[in-house]
Formats: sequence, C-alpha cells, structure tokens
Amino acid sequence: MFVDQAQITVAAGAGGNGCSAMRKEPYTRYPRPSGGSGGDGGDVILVADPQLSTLLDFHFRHEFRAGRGRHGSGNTKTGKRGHDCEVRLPVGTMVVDADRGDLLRDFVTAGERLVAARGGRGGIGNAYAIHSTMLTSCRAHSVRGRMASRGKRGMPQATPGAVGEARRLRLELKLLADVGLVGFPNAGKSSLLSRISTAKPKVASYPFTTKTPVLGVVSVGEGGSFVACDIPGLIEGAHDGRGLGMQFLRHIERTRLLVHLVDMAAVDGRDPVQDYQQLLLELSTYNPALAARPQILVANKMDLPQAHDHLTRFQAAVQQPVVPISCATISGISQLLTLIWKELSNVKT
Ligand SMILES: Nc1nc2c(ncn2[C@@H]2O[C@H](COP(=O)(O)OP(=O)(O)OP(=O)(O)O)[C@@H](O)[C@H]2O)c(=O)[nH]1
Ligand SMILES: [Mg+2]
Repeated sequence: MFVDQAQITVAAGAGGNGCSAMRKEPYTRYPRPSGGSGGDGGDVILVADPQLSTLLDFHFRHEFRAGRGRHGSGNTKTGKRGHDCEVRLPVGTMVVDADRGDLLRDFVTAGERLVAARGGRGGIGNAYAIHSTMLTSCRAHSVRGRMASRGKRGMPQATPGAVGEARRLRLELKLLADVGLVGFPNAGKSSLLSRISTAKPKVASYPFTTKTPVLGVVSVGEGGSFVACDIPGLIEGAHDGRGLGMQFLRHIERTRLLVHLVDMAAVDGRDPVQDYQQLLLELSTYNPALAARPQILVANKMDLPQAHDHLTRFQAAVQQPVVPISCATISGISQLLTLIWKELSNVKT
C-alpha cells in the first residue's frame, strides 16, 4: 500500500525531578545537601531513511514518545537521561507543524535529522542548588546555567523536571525523481518505464492500471543515471477529482523534466491532439509551474499502422518537436534516452 500523507503526534520525555536529600559525612558537624539532579527527557528525532518509500508505517502508528528522564537520588546520583525516539521517514517527506502550518523541514537527503520535540530539562538536585547570593557568579560557572530557589529556611531546594515538547506534525511525501512521465491512461507510461529501467510496473490494456507512483532508475551512457517516476494516468476533469484525480501530481512536482506520452495510435478512440491539449490544461490547473516545466513530447505506439497518419496531423497542430517511439518494438527509445539526458544536463541546477 502506498501512503503519501499522514499526521502524527510527537512527545518528548519530561525531565526527571531533582532530589532533596541530606547526608552527614563522618567527622563533619552538619549534614549537607546530597540530592542528585534529574536526567533530561529524551528527544523525538526525525531521520530521513533511503530504504523507505512510503508513509505506510504512520497509517498504523500515530504517536511517538521519547522516554522520560529518571529522577535524581541521594548521594548526588544524577538520574539517567530518557531514551530518544527515532522516527524514520522516506526521503522526500515534508514535515509541517499541523497547528501552526509552518514547514519545519523538507527531507531531501538521506540521513538528514531533525529534533522535532526536545526533551524537558532534568530538575536540579539540592546538592547542586545554588544559594541566591551566589547566583550571579555560580550561573556563569554552572555548565548548564541551571539555578534553583532557596528553601524557606535558607536551605537550597531541589527543582522538578521540565515537561518535554509535544506537537502534531503533518507529513507529506513528495517523491524525488528527475523525470516525470505524464499522459492519459493507456498511453504507455508504465511500458516505457519497464523498457528503460529495471522497475516492473504493471502494464495492461485497461485504464488506471497504475494506481500509485512507481520509481525507476535509468542508466545512460558511462555511469550516468536518472530517476524516472511513473504516475497514474490523468484524464479530462482530473482537477475535479475525475479518475484518480490530481493527488499524485505532487510526486512529479520536484522533477526537472516531464516526458509527456501521447497514444499516437489512438487505440482507445480518443484524439491525440485533444489528449495533449487536455493534459496541458489539467497540469496548469494543478500548478502553472508544472505546465511550464521543460517537456519532451513523445508519440508512442508508432508500431501500429494508423499512428503515422495521426502523427502528421499531430505535428501540424502542436508545432513542436515530437519524438516517435514504440514501447512494443523499442524503436526510438535509445534516441529518447539520449534526448532526456541532454535536456537534464541543460536544466541541471
Ligand atoms: N502496440 C503497442 N502497444 C503498446 C505500446 N506501449 C504500450 N502499449 C500497450 O498499451 C497498453 C497500456 O500500456 P501501459 O504501459 O499500462 O499504459 P499506462 O500509460 O501506464 O496506463 P495507466 O497505468 O492505466 O495510466 C498495454 O496493453 C500495453 O501493452 C506500444 O508502443 N505499442
Ligand atoms: Mg501505468
């Protein structure tokens, strides 16, 4: 199952309380404070994991909590720090604060980390609590700048641990690919991806065979490669939710180049010119920047006899270069790859 949106709650651990204890050492006249400080609460850390490709895990689990810090204890024992909670996300996930609406991080590189909720500080044990008159000088020396209040009778007091941060996060996955394959259902997008990469998307003669995006790595020349993304077919009215709607277009939003496939044999009885214009309209309705992205226009199914007549008419109508290919006979595919590679090097950022 492919899941590309989720909402989760992250809660960091609270700090442990500082301890109030007194200890009298042998040969000393008075007992002295000996309470240890509480440990800090654990953080919730988001990590971009290249092994993941969907947000499916968050369909089943919505809450992530880090451990709380242990309380301090006598003999100046500091409480243990709470354990951190690592939440692994696929590369390409955008993390938004669900309540405030601001983007916290767009995870675009593997291994990237973000502390999404910081653990509460541990409280101060009375052994480390500071007399108010010493506060100014001690604050400068205190490693963590902590302070504690004085007790009623002048004894330094332990302080409680602070609560950890908690927030609701909205996760949105936008796959990272160089090239997006777009076209009407049955245009041959998945056939092309299976021809040029090792990906094995389902290919069949009924519309909407592809229901979720599929990525494929395409090797070109010596050591060159790019990632192509096959998305479900678009139809007229997709922006109104027809077919599978436009929900998957977000996965080609980050691509640098679109490869627009048209079924030039009109196997489904549609007009290739209308298909092309309709698809451009749907793209610009979704996001004008996407419609303005560099595009390579590809005429597929050129092995079928009727395709040649359609191509002549199509070229006259669109007045732009069209690359004729056939996924069935693989003719024209190596020329297409050369062109894609050339275009990608031109639009490299
Ligand atoms: N004759 C011929 N048939 C092709 C060619 N390319 C694809 N087909 C056929 O067209 C049908 C649709 O191909 P797909 O690759 O599934 O098309 P798609 O664009 O991925 O379709 P959706 O996933 O439904 O959007 C299949 O029956 C393919 O065998 C081609 O070059 N020539
Ligand atoms: Mg498909």
